[in-house]
Amino acid sequence: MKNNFYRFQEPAPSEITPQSIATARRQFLQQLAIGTMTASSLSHSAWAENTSSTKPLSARPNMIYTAKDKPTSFTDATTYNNFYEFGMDKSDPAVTAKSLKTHPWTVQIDGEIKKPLTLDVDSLLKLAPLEERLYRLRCVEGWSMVIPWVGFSFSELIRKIEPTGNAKYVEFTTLADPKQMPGVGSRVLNWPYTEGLRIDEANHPLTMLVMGMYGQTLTNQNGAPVRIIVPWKYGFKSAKSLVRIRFTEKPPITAWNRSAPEEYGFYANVNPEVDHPRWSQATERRIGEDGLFNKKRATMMFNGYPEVASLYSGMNLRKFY
Ligand SMILES: Nc1nc2c(c(=O)[nH]1)N[C@H]1C(S)=C(S)[C@@H](COP(=O)(O)O)O[C@H]1N2
Ligand SMILES: [Mo]
Repeated sequence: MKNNFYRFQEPAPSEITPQSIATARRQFLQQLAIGTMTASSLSHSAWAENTSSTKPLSARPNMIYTAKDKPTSFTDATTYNNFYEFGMDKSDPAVTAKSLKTHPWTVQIDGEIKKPLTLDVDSLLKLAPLEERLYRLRCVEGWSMVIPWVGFSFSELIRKIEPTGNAKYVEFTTLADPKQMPGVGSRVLNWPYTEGLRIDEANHPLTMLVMGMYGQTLTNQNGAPVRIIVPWKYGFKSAKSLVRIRFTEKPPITAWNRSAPEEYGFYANVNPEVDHPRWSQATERRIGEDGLFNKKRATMMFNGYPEVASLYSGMNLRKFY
């Protein structure tokens, strides 16, 4: 299978992930094998009934925010995923996320805003005109993809909900439902998966609230029905399947920073000059293009989005990694 090919080129999970992840992964596989995970989430009927079917979503191409790179194939983008709630292998989410129920779905928006509210996805879709933008996405593990996302600048939402003067950060919380998500039983992260941005990062027009990809609604494994995409940061900042957006005065605690603070900082800007403690970040492999015998390509500062540099002027990016 295609995924085995990629796995072959990459470091084994035990080399790139903390020990806790390797252990959790073993547990996950054991549970699958002895059948304690089958009852609701992984029953055959749930697998068969593919609730992950997508709907067309038309959007105006935004040429300013369209990378010149060749888009990753839909198949690669939907079968090579990181979504630990659905398992630790790249090929797990495509299978185990099929039965995630994404309708009805609401997102709670609260914290430092004038009027806290709860929005369903249909209202989110109507908040601003939909755009299609081809963005590079660079995973901290050293691979990248180029995906045509559908959504709009997160700043459109910020503008509509009117944060108070105390809103300095935004916290993103994603769904953690053990009944639907087999990986939530593992101790790899402290669930739910949370992420955060400084308010000026969240307001940068590149930061995107995403409801679709490849002209369709998001597939479950890519974060249906709504996620955030921050293209100049490592992929883990782009949280999937959001259930809450909270505006805060203090920096939010993020799931990866909590689990391994010396490896995953709050900022997580793509930076070829700052190595991960256990591997270099200077190069990357483009999924579907850079094969086993190709040289990896050079990783670009801010993932090739230099327009965000002014957000960090005067900051030591080694210290604030
Ligand atoms: N809720 C949630 N969001 C998540 C993750 C996750 O495990 N759970 N993984 C992150 C990581 S590490 C990456 S690289 C991207 C991958 O997004 P993609 O599968 O759509 O390419 O999603 C991010 N968002
Ligand atoms: Mo990632």
